[in-house]
Amino acid sequence: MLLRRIRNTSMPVALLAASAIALAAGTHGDGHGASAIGEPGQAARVTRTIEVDMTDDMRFSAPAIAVKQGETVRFVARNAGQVRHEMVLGTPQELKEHYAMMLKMPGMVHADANMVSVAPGKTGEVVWHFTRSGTVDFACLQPGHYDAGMKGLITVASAAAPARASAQGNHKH
Ligand SMILES: [Cu+2]
Repeated sequence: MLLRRIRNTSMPVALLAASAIALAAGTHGDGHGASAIGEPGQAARVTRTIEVDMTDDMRFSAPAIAVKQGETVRFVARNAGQVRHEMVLGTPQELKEHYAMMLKMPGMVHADANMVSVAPGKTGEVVWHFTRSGTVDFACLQPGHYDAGMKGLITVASAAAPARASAQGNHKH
């Protein structure tokens, strides 16, 4: 569970407890840890692997990712830089709150199913099940990185109404 993975003072635990409650309030009874952004995926159900490089110019190599509702995606996050980077999935609000906490506690070790923190030259993984259509934000919450624009957006197409031609844009005459 979330709280057990936090190895730090009581303050971030308290903050995370608050967000855990917020997440719990958003579930609808059929999932474990489900939230507005989806839920932790099972490795055995991975349907697709998406590689994302993280670089010291504070960018993700794939800042715009398209998936389908119901997909379980393995994100392989490779740190191509010289400093620590991370890939954290969340709502914009969750990311902002978490980032504010990271600014206060720069050395904080944090880990959960929706994120991976990756040392320079290493690779980490997030396996995520996209249960709802809409958008899921992701970002690097290392101090300074989020502000510098190290963020991206996953668009989750509805399983009920497949998006067609939406990416092709203009077909007027
Ligand atoms: Cu970063």
